[in-house]
Amino acid sequence: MTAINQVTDLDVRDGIAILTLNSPPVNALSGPVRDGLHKGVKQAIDDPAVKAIVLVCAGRTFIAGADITELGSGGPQGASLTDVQDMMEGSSKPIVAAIHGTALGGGLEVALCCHYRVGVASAQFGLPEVKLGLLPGAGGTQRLPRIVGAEMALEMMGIGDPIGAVKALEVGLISEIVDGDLTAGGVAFAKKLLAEKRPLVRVRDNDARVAPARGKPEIFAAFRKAHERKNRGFLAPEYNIRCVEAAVNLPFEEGLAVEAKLFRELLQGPQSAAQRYMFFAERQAAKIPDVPADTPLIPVNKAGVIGAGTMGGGITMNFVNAGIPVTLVETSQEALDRGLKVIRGNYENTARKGKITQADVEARMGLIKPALDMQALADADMVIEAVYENMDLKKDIFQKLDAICKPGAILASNTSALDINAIAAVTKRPEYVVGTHFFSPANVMKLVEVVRGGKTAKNVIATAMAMSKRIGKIGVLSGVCYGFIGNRMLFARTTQSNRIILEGAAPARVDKVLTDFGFPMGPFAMSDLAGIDVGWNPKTSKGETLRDRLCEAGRRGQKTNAGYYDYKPGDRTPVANEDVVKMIREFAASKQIRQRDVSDEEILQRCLFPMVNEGAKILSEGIAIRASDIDTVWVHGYGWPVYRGGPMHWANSIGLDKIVARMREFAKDDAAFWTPAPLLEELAAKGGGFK
Ligand code: 3H9
Repeated sequence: MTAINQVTDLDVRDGIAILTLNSPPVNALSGPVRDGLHKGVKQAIDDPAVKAIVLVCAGRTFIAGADITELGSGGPQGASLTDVQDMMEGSSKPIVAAIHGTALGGGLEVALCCHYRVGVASAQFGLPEVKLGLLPGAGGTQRLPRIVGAEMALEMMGIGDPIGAVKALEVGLISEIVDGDLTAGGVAFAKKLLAEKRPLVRVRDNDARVAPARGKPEIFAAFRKAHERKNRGFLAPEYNIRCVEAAVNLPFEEGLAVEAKLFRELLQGPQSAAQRYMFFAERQAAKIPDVPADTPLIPVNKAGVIGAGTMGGGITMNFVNAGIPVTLVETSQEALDRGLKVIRGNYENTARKGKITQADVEARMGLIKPALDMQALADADMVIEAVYENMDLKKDIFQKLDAICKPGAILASNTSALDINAIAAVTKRPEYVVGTHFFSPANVMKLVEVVRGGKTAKNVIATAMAMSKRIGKIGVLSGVCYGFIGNRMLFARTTQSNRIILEGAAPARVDKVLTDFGFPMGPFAMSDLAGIDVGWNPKTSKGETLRDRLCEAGRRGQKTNAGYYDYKPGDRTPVANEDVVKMIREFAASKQIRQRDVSDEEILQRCLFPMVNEGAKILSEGIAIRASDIDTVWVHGYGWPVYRGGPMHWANSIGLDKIVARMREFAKDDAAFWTPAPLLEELAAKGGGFK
């Protein structure tokens, strides 16, 4: 065995050179990895004793892509990826990539320059660059379609999800699935190639796979149309599509030139910068400074959920999807049946789309144990309370849970705003009480705010964070305050959006400004969805607020087919209603609020700057550990457009000094609301940004 460099070894056995990369955690194509590949492949090619080369990776995965930290950070050090790939593709000796884990992005692009690929059954293959606001920039856009064809390349590049080994074998991306030891399998395959005198296959030469799509622009038009809504505002999906078009219509080298130009444009643009920032922000969120990564976790093999409503049902599905049985408790058989029916309906829908089988539906439903008595939670390792927001009710439930649940069981509340410490205080185990705030729909939205009470134990925090990951979510730690990170910032936005409509901009106009910014829906469509009457009391309502008036008029949101908008039964599309605009105007007049033309720019600033300001307060109070956690909350809990990187990243990109200056102008009318937070002022004065 020869060490080529600190991350690369070369071992020649029986005429086969085994080149092993070992650069944890994911063998990303950093300078040393590229250097090691370059020198190692060259040495193997130059060695007359070597007849074939097998490229394999140590650790958990094959190369998972370019080193994202290096992208956009000036010129990369060491051998260029193109040099490495040219040498591999042009090698006179066959090169076999032996793949385990994930061959992603630049990793798959390196494998595509090998003459053959084999992989273990669990291996995954993908070009996920689109998720980073990029496209594959190392020839992948031109080579992948030349193996899998245009349509599948569009799926793999335009959506970015990987495929498994069975599919990869079926479409010719790999030649064999290896059982047992991968290196041995790769070597055996290389020997077979030599024995059978198989040709050196260069993917770039395979025109036959792209030719069928030539002269068929409808393939691309259909793909664009199918993903139009999801891709609204994003540049990268369209650029990926154009690269596949180039692969189909242009000679290889010209296609590469298109790829290089579009890749550069994306790499240098703000969208990819924001998406790469979010990639690391999401991973950073899991790291809590005073809770070490090796903190022992509490085993969670059985969960309990209290409340089978929208939130409780969604939370139950998350656990069940991860194979964790759930005891689901309700107060009446009707409520339980209704909740189970909704869960089953959701699974049946997923099955209809072909994403799971009917057997999966039954298996998942089988993991749910319905119960009408909280006593059924006695042996649960973790219980999540998901009843409506009422402190007395929650205290009552926690007191009962404390008596019923076994010692060491975690008691979690899905409250979206209430004081976790007050809830914990009614139990004899406040160290086992934690907030786990899911976002609606809980089976879809990726965020969980893990709320740390004053007494919550570190292993409980570590377990709640790890559990979030296990059920496919991103956990972000929040301290205790009203509304935690996300809703507290939302309240600041709501205060302003409610004022703006009284000053003369219609709800539909405010919503449009925010959807144009990239949110899936604006504040008023969101209110209608959530229900305008949440927290409204018909007995005490006296038409003193706009909400009172809307609710009194029966306009309570989507559920009554009327709120800020009208809705046709069974259709969630908001339709603007002139009577509502009139109602708002009359209400404003009754409060002597002057009507004026509020510009789109002002609407955006007045909705979003208060969020940045509240975020600054949340940071200085230590409610959020870091600005990137706030961004993660907003991107994954509220649909802040990922290509703008969350409110704090967005604020940095605008310039905090500009935000503070504008807030001071607004403060002339309302100093109490618009006075900048001290941290925001301080950073703005220094010319800095949130870190
Ligand atoms: C690309 O290839 C561009 C080319 O086309 C063009 C070149 C010219 N770089 O996610 P995890 C870190 S773009 C640097 O927690 P998992 C990650 O930050 C790239 N670091 O593990 C984390 O660090 P830490 C295309 C990376 O098992 C640690 O590894 N490729 C990279 O849940 C573990 O990560 C992609 O987009 C990277 N490429 O999932 C793939 N990847 O421990 C991106 C990971 O300090 N990666 N890290 O927090 C992934 O999707 C997942 O990380 C993976 C593992 C599935 C591989």
